Amino acid sequence: MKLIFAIIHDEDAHGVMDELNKKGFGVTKLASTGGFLKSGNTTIFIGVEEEKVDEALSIIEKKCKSRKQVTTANLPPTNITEGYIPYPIEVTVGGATIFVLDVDRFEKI
Ligand code: 2BA
Repeated sequence: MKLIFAIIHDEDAHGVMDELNKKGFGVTKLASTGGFLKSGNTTIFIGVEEEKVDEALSIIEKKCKSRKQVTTANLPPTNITEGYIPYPIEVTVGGATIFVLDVDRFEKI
């Protein structure tokens, strides 16, 4: 058995969970925060038999879009400016960041 962790955009969460449930996958959703943008995203985890991993990943790929987001970075002070100077940078977020882990043991009691 495998455990899929997928970090996705909040706006894609409902669509991807609906589709996974429709195809018989069990899904749990966690509210998470990206370390770089410091803004909310969604982490879903799915326990799945090894032969179904590719099907789950293709659903995630189909339902999760990549997006451009703008954040602010800081230029360090120079000898003609005081303090850090903020400037905008654009990053591409997602579709999804995915980890697939081995599961040693799975039980429902
Ligand atoms: P964030 O950490 O908020 O990152 C959002 C986007 O900012 C990233 O999109 C990437 O395009 C950019 N970014 C991240 N770190 C950067 C850096 N040090 N310098 C320049 N740009 C940077 P994605 O790569 O699609 O990642 C989306 C979210 O997935 C991340 O949100 C984070 O929550 C998670 N993630 C990505 N890689 C991860 C990893 N190796 N381990 C754990 N979580 C990860």
